[in-house]
Amino acid sequence: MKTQQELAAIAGKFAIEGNITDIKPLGNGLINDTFKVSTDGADSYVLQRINNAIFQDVELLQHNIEAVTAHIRRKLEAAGEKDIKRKVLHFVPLKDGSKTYWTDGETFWRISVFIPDALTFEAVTPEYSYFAGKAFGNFEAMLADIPDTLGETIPDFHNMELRARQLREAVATDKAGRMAEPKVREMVENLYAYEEEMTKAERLFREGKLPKRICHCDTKVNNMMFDKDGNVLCVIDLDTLMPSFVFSDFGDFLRTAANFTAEDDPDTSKVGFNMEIFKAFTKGYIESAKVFLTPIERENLPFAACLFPYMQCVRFFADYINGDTYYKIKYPAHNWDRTLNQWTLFKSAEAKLGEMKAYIESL
Ligand code: GN1
Ligand code: MG
Repeated sequence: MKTQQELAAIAGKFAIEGNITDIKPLGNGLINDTFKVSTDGADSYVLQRINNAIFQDVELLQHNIEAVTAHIRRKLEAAGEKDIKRKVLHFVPLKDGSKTYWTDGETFWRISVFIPDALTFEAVTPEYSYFAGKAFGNFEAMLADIPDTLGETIPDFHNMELRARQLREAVATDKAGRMAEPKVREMVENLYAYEEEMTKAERLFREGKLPKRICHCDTKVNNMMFDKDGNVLCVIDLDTLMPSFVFSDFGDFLRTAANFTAEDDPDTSKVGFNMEIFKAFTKGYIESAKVFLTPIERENLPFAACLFPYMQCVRFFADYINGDTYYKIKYPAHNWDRTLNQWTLFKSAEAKLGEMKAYIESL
């Protein structure tokens, strides 16, 4: 852990304005370390240590983010948007203007302007979900004509075939000796039974039936900023921006927002898929994404709502079996509780597939 002085020294390498008055931890991210840097100037800032064990190509990562934020900024300007500062993230370059990240060769840091008077939520109402659906559809629509080529910051990030393979490897290696637990072996069987069905998108892609588009790929509900009246300001946490299936953004939002409880609630009796949130989000999403969605994409949105709890279950579970090396954990069984939670959510969503399909057809 860095001291306040060390953090201030790192923040000071960037072209920020004013003197730093305070630095404190911010948010609930599971990957990067995030701090709020207050100053006596007009702006506060967000300082982040990029987890470069996970994001190994920081140059590419920042290239993607700069390309996307610049593209959105141009669109907002062209549309006469007045509140650009709150509508798109702005990364501050180093004092010499060279890059938007600083590294000592081991750790990587970046800074963006803190969005003032904005709120994030761990849970949302149907009304907010509708706005979020519109916003994510809009976000993807805005990126449809980006001239830059974006790379995959985590190759095959949402590739279910890869995630399934990683689970099989974790099971075979059994690094932490957790395969001895009967509940673990039972979960392995549960997940394997759905592997064929859940890897459908990759097959459709190979058959040329499903496109990849620039997606956000981490549309957890807490990665969206709202103003105090519930309007969506902007989408944050842009590290996983990359070409993917639209299922990523649609599915991952619902995985978090449509769960009746948090993704790590150990009380699975509270877990379930909330159709009111599904309906509101889907309505908003389709309204703004209909300009580009193909029939195959649209008809598979309910599949996406099941795929993401399943994929996240596989990811948390593989990390549990591997001895908790990827996600931050707060207690030893944290990844197991997350696994069980996401499995329960997956089963609940699966039971509502018919209802989801009917709703989309009714729109
Ligand atoms: C991670 O960084 P954070 O907490 O927003 C993860 C997502 C998972 C999520 C589960 C790069 O997101 O893919 O869905 O945790 N990000 C990465 O909460 O793996
Ligand atoms: Mg986040």
